[in-house]
Amino acid sequence: MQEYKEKVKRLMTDYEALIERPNEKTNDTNGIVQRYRYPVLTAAHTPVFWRYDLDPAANPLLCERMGINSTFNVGAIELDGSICLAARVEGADRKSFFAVAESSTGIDRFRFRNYPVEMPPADPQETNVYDIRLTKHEDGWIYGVFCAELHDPEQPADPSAAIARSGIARTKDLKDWERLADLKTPSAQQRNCVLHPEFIDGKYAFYTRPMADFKSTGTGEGIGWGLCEDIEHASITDEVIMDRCTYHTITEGKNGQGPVPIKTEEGWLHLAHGVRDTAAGYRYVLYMFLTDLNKPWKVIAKPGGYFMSPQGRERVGDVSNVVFSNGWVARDNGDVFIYYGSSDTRTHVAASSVEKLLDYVTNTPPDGLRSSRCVKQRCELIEKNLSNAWWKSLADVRVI
Ligand code: M1P
Repeated sequence: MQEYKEKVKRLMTDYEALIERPNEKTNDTNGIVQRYRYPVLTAAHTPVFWRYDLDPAANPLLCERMGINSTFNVGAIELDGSICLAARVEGADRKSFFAVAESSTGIDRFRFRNYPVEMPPADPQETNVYDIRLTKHEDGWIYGVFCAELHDPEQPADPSAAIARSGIARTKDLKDWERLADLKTPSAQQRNCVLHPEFIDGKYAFYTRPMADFKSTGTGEGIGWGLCEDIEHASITDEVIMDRCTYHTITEGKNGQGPVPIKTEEGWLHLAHGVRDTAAGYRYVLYMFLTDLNKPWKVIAKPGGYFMSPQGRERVGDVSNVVFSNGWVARDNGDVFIYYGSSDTRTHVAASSVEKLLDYVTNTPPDGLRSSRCVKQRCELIEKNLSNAWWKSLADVRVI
């Protein structure tokens, strides 16, 4: 028994050391965001008592009974002064579920609540739920909009044929959830749907991402937008594409809204992911755009390219070369914490501010769409810097 106790003590001590480890800024920054060295959530951040049966009689060999594979793609919200992440936790059995982890700093010491969320299914066949977006709506509820996936009943012989729907639930505390009817749209499948936090013409408004089938979005689509009257039976009849997938840009393959946009004086600030297909598979990057305050579907500024791509160890995981974000928090002091999953495995934080992000979005040149125009944009920047080269003497910079 003493040996057993020692082993359990070791598990608990290691766990506490991981949770309490202070995070630190990395040295490299592009000025727009500040990355942190350690992921804020990994599989090892899930409590030991979620994974092990700690009853010596039932588990005398202290084997892990229910493994956790990954914790990524978190919804995020600030609640009573604490930053809450609703993580996509994936068990060793490949099923995802949501679990809330809280921290007062937003950059480290995230600790999971004792129990994961028991999200009521909308359909008995619903098999997997993931990628929740949390919206503090002006109607007083916190909504969770997430992907709810089931096997395609029309294709019983193909075990990988799936249907992706957009599930909707609401809560006041992230603990007890009322499940509402899944979102209906003209599209066969939906992922990456997000509820806008304010009414538009007295209606609920959604960002959508229509898809032709489970994996591909179909030519020419992208981030959609639509209104609905009744959130308890949400149905969008008019779905317009507000930001299209575009050839030879970061959104050529897929284009999906990330978290709920942040309201700023200059417009709604959006974070989204763009996907391109490569010989090595999909590559996911994060980008931003700004939409009109009164017409949130109208894009008014869009920098060319991405502001975050998978770096270093982020590039490797269950689905490599992916950064994905469905959660960020803007604090009252203007700080912004961007939570992003890397390679469908773990969760990181990058810090910024509304001021910096607005500067980035409004002062970065738009995508030139042609190599010739893009090189012109760059030459203009070079010429400006070389014609007023005050910076040369700072580090004895040699310019040919
Ligand atoms: O594997 C990468 C991502 O793939 C899906 O996102 P999308 O529908 O935009 O392709 C989701 O499964 C997401 O969770 C995942 O990170």
